[in-house]
Formats: sequence, structure tokens, C-alpha cells
Amino acid sequence: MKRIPFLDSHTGGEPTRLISEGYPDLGRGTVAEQLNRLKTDFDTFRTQVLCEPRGNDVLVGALLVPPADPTCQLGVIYFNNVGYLGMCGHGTIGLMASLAYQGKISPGTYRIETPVGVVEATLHPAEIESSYPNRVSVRNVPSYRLLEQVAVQVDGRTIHGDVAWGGNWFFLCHDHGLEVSLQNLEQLTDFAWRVRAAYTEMGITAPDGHEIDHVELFASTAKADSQSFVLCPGKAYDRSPCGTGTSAKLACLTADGRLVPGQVWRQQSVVGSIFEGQVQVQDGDVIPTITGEAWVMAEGQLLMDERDPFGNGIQTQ
Ligand code: PYC
Repeated sequence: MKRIPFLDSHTGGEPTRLISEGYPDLGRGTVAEQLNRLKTDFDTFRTQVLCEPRGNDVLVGALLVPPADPTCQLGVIYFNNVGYLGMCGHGTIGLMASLAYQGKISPGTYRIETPVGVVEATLHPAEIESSYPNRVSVRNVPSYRLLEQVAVQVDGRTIHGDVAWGGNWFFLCHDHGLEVSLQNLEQLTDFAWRVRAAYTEMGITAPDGHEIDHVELFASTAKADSQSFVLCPGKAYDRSPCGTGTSAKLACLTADGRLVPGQVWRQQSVVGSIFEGQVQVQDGDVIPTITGEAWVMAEGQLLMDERDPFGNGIQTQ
């Protein structure tokens, strides 16, 4: 029986499964190269540890790998029920809180190599001395708007969205006309999925052909500057305000002149959790920093029994 230790946390309601050992040999390359090896040669590892029955569609995996960049202390590869993420904001907050819980790091700033660049995570001291630190600020990769107000036909009407990068690709829409609430999840999911299909059919992609695989539907709220429903690539919605999605939003606000460096933006998720974000502008690059909290919730060992007919995970897409 193979055993893989795991630690589960959630960040604003969105879960992260940290795996630090028991994974395939990915070589000693950059984190992007290790991701390629994982994707090409060992994708079953992802479905084993993350998909049902051991995991579920909402879970994001964080695989802690050695960084190649000598300025980094950590390397990480994020994955979900259908593939791999470039970066993950809630996942990085969860990663730091989990490592703090395990006693592997103490408050301070750490450089983390991800497949899409280096991010810096600051673990803030715990407010209650006896508990583990769980508040984290993530200085993300430079974020930007690629396309502004793309018109898309859905259900016989036209909606508009910006296409932006925040470590993953997002379509950000405001004029959807739907209520962003937990009571409306089915309609939000169905609509966002059809929006994604419609702009993909139009040939809207990232410059390298990557699908714009996250959809954000925004609404106003009394509790924050904005509320959003974020649909992830595998059709699960993000319970957190989505760190990379908030970064994409901050990049668009900055491009529109609606956010100035240092100004705090509070982004609320559909479940009510909040990330605080702000940007710095350096050499023309917009660099978002996202702050949130994570809580550890389960630890143990995943058991891999070769006789298990569903041991490699149930893939729904
Ligand atoms: O927080 O960046 C994020 C994220 C991406 C997908 C799910 N969460």
C-alpha cells in the first residue's frame, strides 16, 4: 500500500490540499519544467490525489517542489480536477498557513517559484500567540488586461467582458444581469459556462493560444468594493474571492484609472469571504498583492491500494 501524506486547509472557504512528499520524480529543472514532466508523464498522480473518491471537484492541489531559482525558498505546482493552474492566490495563502501549522516556516517573507513566475508570500504573525499564523499577503506576478469589453452573444443577448491575466486567464463580466448569491449558484454556473463556450467559439484566447478558462461575474455589495462569482476551469466555483482573479480585476481597475497604487480594494466571494488587494506599479508593470486567511482542517495519509478500481480517480470531464 502506497501512502501519501496530505494536509488540507481552506482559504475563505476554498480548499487546498498540500502534498510535500510521496510524489513522482520530476527532475531538478525549473518549476515550469517540473510541471511539464508531471503533466506529460505522471498526470495520474493528479487524478489520484485530487479527483473523487479521494478528493473532489472543488479541491486545488499544491505540490511543494524544490525551486530552481536560487533566490526562492519554495517551489509549488497547483492543480485541479481537470488540469494545472499557473498560479493560485488562495492556494498560496493555504500553503503558507499549512507550512506554518506544520512548524516549517515562521512569520516573514518567502519567495516562491511557480510555473508562471516568482511570487512573494508574507506570513504575518499570529494575533493569538498560541495559534499558528494564518494571515498571508501574496505579491503576485505582474497582471494586465489583454482585451477590453469584448462583446459576446449568450442567450440571444450581448454581454461584455475584459480578458485579463492575474497568474491565470480570466474573462471579467459585469453586465450579466444575474444575482450573485449562494441561492443562485446553478444559474451562475450554467451562465458562466455558456459565456466561456461562446467566447472560446469566437476564437478568444491568450496570446499563446491558452484558453481563457476562468469566468468572473461581478456585482456590487454593501460589504466590500465588489462581489464576484468565479467559475474555475473544471466547472467548480471558487469559494474564495480568487487571488489570481482579484489580481486580474485590480489590473483592469488600474488600467481604467479607478485604482491607484496603494489603494485597498476589498473583493468579496459568493460565499462572503473577503480578500484585500492593492497594486504597486513598477517599470510600467501592475503588481497586485492579495491578503487573506487560511485555516487547516484535515491531515493524514492518502492510501493507494493497487486493487482499487477507482484508485486513479473518477474524471468527469
Ligand atoms: O485563488 O487564484 C486563486 C484560485 C484560482 C483557482 C481557484 N482559486
